[in-house]
Amino acid sequence: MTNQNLNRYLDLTPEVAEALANNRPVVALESTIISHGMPYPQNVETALRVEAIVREHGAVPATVAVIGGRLRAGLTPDEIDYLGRKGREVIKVSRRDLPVVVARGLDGATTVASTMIVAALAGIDVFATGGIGGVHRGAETTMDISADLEELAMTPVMVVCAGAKSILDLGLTLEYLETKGVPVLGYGTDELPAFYTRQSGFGVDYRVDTPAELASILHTQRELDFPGGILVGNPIPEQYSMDKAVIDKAIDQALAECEEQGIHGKETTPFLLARIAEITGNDSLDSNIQLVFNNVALGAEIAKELCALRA
Ligand code: PSU
Ligand code: MN
Repeated sequence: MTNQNLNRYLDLTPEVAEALANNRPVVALESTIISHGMPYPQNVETALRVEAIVREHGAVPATVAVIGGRLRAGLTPDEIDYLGRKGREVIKVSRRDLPVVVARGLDGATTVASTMIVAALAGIDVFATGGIGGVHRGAETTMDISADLEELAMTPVMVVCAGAKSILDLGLTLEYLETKGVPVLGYGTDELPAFYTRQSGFGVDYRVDTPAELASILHTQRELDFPGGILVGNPIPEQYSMDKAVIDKAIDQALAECEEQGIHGKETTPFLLARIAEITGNDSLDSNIQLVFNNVALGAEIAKELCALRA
């Protein structure tokens, strides 16, 4: 990447550095999902298993975080355990938080937005996670729109997710991405997946059926030197998908409590995620874990195809 200054703040593990230097596939992974997206100890178990799945698929995992003020692509199992144990005490770091957390030498869990930033700096093109942030319901008055969307508009990384939870306004999220010129691709589907369920009722821009074609679209976007990323919606495997009525009810309850308690700003999303998990119990957590596994496997396949195109 071109920003040499920011590079001075970045540490890659030797394994990640070696893979990138030799056109071997690397998949970036985020850490807000560890510290703020799931309870301990399932968060740590999931993060470690996710790394193993990426390896089983022939790619190198690069979990991103800020540790002691250093931007990191690639963590040790101990560091993952630490981020998971500390949970919501770890600062949730999006784009606007990065300069402060780095300057102060603090630890931070990176969101989709800041993981994209670090991935792009490191030269990692593919990033897989669970769900992205988006336009919140009621954003026409709260203006609560995740910085993840702006990042997709400006940072050249392909983000593989299971769509977004319907805590968000999925229709407005798609409108925003369209305005910003972000391609939204459905992997084997015509619809944006809704995280816990395979369908949202909202169409994607294009359905793409193979990792090779996803890689070819990413490769083309990079060769055209367009700013911005690409969003891939990968539906949760059928056997883990949830009953829409059950999950919608839990989301409505969580949204009502959020408003009652006056939760706002960066706390909104973690609050909603935690409440939905509490209301629906282990069912939704299990679905959440399985869809992440499914996404990182796809991410690894795309990364491999991309390396083949560049060979
Ligand atoms: N949605 C999920 N799980 C998550 C997140 C969102 O289903 O873990 C996290 C991601 O790190 C995402 C962030 O980037 O929340 C978005 O936060 P905000 O809405 O405050 O931008
Ligand atoms: Mn927000």
